[in-house]
Amino acid sequence: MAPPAIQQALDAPYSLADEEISRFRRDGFVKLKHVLPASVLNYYGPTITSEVYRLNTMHLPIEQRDTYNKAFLQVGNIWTKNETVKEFCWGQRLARMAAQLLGVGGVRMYHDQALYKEPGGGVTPWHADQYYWPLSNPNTVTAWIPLQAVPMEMGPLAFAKGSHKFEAGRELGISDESEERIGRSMKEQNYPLEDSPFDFGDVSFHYGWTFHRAGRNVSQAPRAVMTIIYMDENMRLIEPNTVARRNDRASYMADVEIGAVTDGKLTPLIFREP
Ligand SMILES: O=C(O)CCC(=O)C(=O)O
Repeated sequence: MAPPAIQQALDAPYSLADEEISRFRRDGFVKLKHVLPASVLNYYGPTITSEVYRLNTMHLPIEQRDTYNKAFLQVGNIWTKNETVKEFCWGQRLARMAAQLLGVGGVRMYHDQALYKEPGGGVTPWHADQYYWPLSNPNTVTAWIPLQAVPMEMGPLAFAKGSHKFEAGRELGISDESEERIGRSMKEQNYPLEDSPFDFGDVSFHYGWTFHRAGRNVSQAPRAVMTIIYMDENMRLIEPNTVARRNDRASYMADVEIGAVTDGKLTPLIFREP
């Protein structure tokens, strides 16, 4: 267990302005300052990093990988494998913010995912996450939590402002094709690109249907990022209609019936407004 001061900082409410909530709902994302103090990131970051390298199964040199695997090392559901990471993922500050942004009474964990863009790592192609998720409504949100500052040369997460309401391209998974086609349509539709660095302690939140991407990591250090994906407590599982969605169901919701509320063993309620 973390020392009490760390736990307190992880759980304490963040004062989210009404304007920030409205901006999230209008733009499909919001980038916020000073969300997690250095004490919290410095306490949990090294454990997350050592778990990423312990659990990582991608050992090919970058030049031999496909576009998806060049983008980052991806390790998911670490909260089920490490108690310290579980404590971080169950932090009440971020979970409460997720519920407030979505405007729901409570949120479940969908999963966590560490995304480490290695030095020399490629672009993260344009995509929308909910393509991968067999979920009944759009009330999903990813907290993107850098474990160090992310200057432009490391490939910060970039968003197409307002694109969560745009449907063309939602059928594309992360690929060269999604980078080309969604990138082109974001320009044609005049969705402004928000692509800017993250300071240490900044966290962004984006809807599952917001189109986003990230540039290459041309720095000498890994871009260490943890993400936590939250969903509406009343979310239901829909019939998975793609291989990707069948895989997600098998990984996270194998014990949930199609059509039922997603209250499985791996998708617990982690925050409810009292
Ligand atoms: O970290 C990245 O490069 C991509 C992140 C992403 O796609 C996400 O968190 O939904």
